[in-house]
Amino acid sequence: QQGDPVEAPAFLAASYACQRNTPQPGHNTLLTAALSVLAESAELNGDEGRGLAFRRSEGLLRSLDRRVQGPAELRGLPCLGDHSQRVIQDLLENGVSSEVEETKSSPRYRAMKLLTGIFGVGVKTAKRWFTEGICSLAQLETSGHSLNAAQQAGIKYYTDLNQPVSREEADAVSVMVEGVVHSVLPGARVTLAGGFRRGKMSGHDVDFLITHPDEGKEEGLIHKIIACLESRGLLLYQQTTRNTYRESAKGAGRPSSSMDRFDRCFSIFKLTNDSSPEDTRRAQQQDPERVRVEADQTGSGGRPWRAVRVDLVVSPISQFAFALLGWTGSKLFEREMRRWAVRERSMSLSSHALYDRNQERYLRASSEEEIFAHLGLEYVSPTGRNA
Ligand code: TTP
Ligand code: MN
Ligand code: MN
Ligand code: MN
Repeated sequence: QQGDPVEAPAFLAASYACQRNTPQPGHNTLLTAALSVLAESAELNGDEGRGLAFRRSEGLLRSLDRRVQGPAELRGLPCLGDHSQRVIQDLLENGVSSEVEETKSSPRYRAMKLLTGIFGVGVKTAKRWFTEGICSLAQLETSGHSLNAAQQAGIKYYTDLNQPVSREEADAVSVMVEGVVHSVLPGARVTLAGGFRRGKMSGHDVDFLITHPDEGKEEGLIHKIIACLESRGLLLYQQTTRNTYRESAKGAGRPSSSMDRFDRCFSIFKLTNDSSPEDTRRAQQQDPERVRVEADQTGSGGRPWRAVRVDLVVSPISQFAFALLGWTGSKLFEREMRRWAVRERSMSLSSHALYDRNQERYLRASSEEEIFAHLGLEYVSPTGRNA
């Protein structure tokens, strides 16, 4: 290949993210970081369609197996809309995109990022506050708005929760969770899901999927786990939602129902530092986009512990493969897999089941590999799902 005088052929890329292997961070980080800002900005404006278009472009570029050098190499690639192409061209020619720079420094983007960075605050709430002129935590606190329990915890631990969770911290949380789960139900299985299962080196939280090999043994487990965590003083906040899922004749998880119905717990753990100051500093350096807090809140200063967001999900073993696939992400990868299922196979995929609309029946699976096979997709390992 060296010295080949012929221009390199265009990249070959499939149009659905679930047909591609997408490692982290990929070979085009300048481009993907920029598109991610535009996607986030659209999402923060409540413009889902526009956000999705930028996410698809971002995912495609992350999947390419080498660095894009010039606009000519983009010819024939799917997922790149006109807007994304203009931004990419700008970046390739000038090293920066004025649109991205303007977005990043715009008061709206900064305020929305800061406000949605509060645990328990979604886009709608943040938008309402921003419209009232609230742009900082200090302004929020003097505004007189009453905050719910989640938001209060979000403010209290703002600094900690906006500091990325490192791999070491995720491993420390795993040890805590496994200890508690095994003490309340021997034989139960704990699996790390989310970004850390995809091989990411840092994340905004730690996600766990819990099951037991005997169907039914997992019933009520979430409450026992929470009670045990609380008795050991490991929880700073928790909100448990109980819900059962039953297969219905209508077909599992319509594409619209992205919320699943497992017993789950959004929580904030109290993670004691054993080896932490260094880990924390390293993790901090990994996310340059991180929102900085102007006023140091109940900071990590001097405390021998820190707050970490943890999601716990309990699944019956019969749905485990679907739950694991659904909770491993990335969000775009999941979304694309569901879109593939409906459009290319007339199937509905959810975190609970796979329904074949032509055969009018559910397709069983006891591993992720089987789900990909049912869908006629080549298997993509978790580390390749970083679309
Ligand atoms: P997240 O924890 O939000 O994202 P992540 O782990 O990929 O990245 P981060 O480092 O920011 O934490 O979600 C993990 C997966 O869980 C994601 O693929 C979608 C899934 N999920 C659901 O299935 N239902 C839900 O209600 C939520 C919030 C997530
Ligand atoms: Mn996560
Ligand atoms: Mn996230
Ligand atoms: Mn999560």
